[in-house]
Parts: sequence; structure tokens; C-alpha cells
Amino acid sequence: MEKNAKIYIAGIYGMVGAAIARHLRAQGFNNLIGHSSKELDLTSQKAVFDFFKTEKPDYVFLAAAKVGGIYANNSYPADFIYSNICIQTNIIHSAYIFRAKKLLFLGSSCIYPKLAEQPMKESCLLTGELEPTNEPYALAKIAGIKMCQAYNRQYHTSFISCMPTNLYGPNDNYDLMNAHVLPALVRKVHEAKSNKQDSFVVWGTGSPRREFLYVDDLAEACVFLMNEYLHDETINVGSGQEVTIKELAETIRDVVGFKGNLVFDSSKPDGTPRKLLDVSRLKSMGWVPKHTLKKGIELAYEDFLSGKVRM
Ligand code: GFB
Repeated sequence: MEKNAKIYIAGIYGMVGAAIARHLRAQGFNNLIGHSSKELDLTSQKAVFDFFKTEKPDYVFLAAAKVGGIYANNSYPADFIYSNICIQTNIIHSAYIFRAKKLLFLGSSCIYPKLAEQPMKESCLLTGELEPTNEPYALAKIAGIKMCQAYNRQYHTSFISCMPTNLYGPNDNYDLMNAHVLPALVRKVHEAKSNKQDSFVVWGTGSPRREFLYVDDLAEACVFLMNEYLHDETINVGSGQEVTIKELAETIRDVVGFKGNLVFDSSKPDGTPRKLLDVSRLKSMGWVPKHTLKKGIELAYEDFLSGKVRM
């Protein structure tokens, strides 16, 4: 990307979009555009078309999405499939019509089969059943990957996609029902400590394994891929390391400095048993993440304590 190129970040006020903007600004890119959902409704075909017609961005980071943790995905399946398919379809099609030079679509590691061989290679896409708690979201994201590939094949566009693992960091969502596990546990442990409780509740059995990536590492990888990657096949972005939910809860307890116990609520779903990405393709291109899980949680907790987070 040229330093003065016009770069559109869809989802610029979300956790991922804001991190991409921070990273680009730090690299000297100064022609960034992006709007809040109140200013530009990305589910509206006309609004997106008109926006592209006026702005004609050179590069597009498609980081806008309706996202949430296991409870939100399981409770609002219609919203997850509808919003995500609308947003990505409108943006990808407009990027083609108004000749964006390149587009990066961000998906999620939940696109891979529930019982995929671990770590999950990009090639295991569409080889088995999906995890039921987030199937509508995963199907929307799979449609996004396939749409990029179809436009490349038919219209010779340069639309790429990457699949990040579970993300966390500044600007995360701390709403206890709708959040992902890491921010939810940061808040629960902090409140348990503040309220002098003996324990805090961890959903499920604590045995599922998850991989986590600090969002600023993802942002760096996205910019790297926009500059260096041009291939139809999606590419995984992760830390390559997994922990059990129990181990995650214990690490968060250490960072927050709480001495109480974990109580498991097995009435809540575990979701997929393991979700570790095979990141060898990205690694072979020379990219590795900078933040350890402990360091990332410390930074996320600082952000939580700033009081400016979504609850
Ligand atoms: O992060 P999470 O909500 O989503 O949950 P997924 C991960 C694991 O943490 C599950 C457990 O086994 C949860 O039961 N968990 C323990 C908790 N305590 C809590 C808690 O307080 N809150 C939450 N939320 N979980 C989502 C998908 O899957 O991950 C999305 O639904 C997307 O589609 C996203 O892919 C990255 O990792 O199971």
C-alpha cells in the first residue's frame, strides 16, 4: 500500500478495526476513512453503494461484523447470519464495482469443522460438520471467503481473506452475557475481587481449549497480509498456542490479583472442544505475534480499568 492511498476500514470503531487504524497510523498511513454504524448502515445496500461511489477507496479492510461469544451466537442466530451476510456482501460487491485495488476480509476460526484435526489447517475448510452454537455465524463467514474467491475468478479482483483465532484487547466488549470468554472473565474476576467474594463463575466445564491473540498482533498481521499476500486460499492468523478455559481463568485471576476459587457452571455450553489454528503458512512468510497471553491480559486489564469499555 502506498502511504497516501485511501484506505477504508469497515468497522473502524470496533476492537479489530480500531487496532488496524492504530497500526496504520503508526506506520505513516494518513488517508484512512471509516464510519460508525450510526453514520453508515453497512447492512443497507444503497448506503454502502453510495459511500463507495463517493469515496472510491483504494484498499478495504473488511473488519465490520456482528460478533459475540458463545451465548450471543447461540441465542441470536438469525441476527448473526443476517447482519454478517448483508455487511460483507454489500462491501465486497461495492469494492468490485468501484474498483478497489485490494480487499482483506476477516473471518473467524469457527469456520472450520467442530471436530477438525488439530491444529486446523486452512485446507480443512468444508470437510465436516460445524459447531452448532455458532453455525449461522460460521456459514456467513464461509460465504465471505467464497465470495472473495468467486469475484477473483470471475472479475479478476484482488480480494483476500484471513481467519483470526479468538481475539481480545483494547475496545473489547465486557457485557457479561454477550462477550467472549476472556473479557467476560476479566470483568467477573475484577468484580469478585472488588466485592470481596470467595469465588467467581466460569461457564461450562473448563476443559475446552482455546487459542487467543492480542488484537494489536492481529492488526499488524492484517497490514502485513494486505502488503504481502495474494492468494485465493484463506490464511490463518493465530498465536499457535492453546490453553484450557480453566488455565485461562487462573491466569486472569493472577493478573487481577484475586485469591478466590473458580466455580464451574456446567449448565452453560462448552462449545467446540478444541480450536487451535495451524499458523505455519503465515509463520513461513516471516510473521509472528509479539504479545504473550499473560502480557496481553495485563494490557487488556489496564484498558478495562480505564473505565472506557463497553459493558
Ligand atoms: O469465547 P466464547 O464465548 O466462544 O467461549 P467460543 C469459549 C469457552 O469459554 C466456552 C467458556 O467453552 C465457554 O463456555 N466460558 C467460561 C465462557 N466462562 C465464560 C464466560 O463467562 N463467558 C463466555 N462467553 N464464555 C465463539 C463463537 O466461540 O468464539 C464465535 O461463538 C466466534 O462464533 C468466537 O468464533 C471467536 O470460542 O466457544
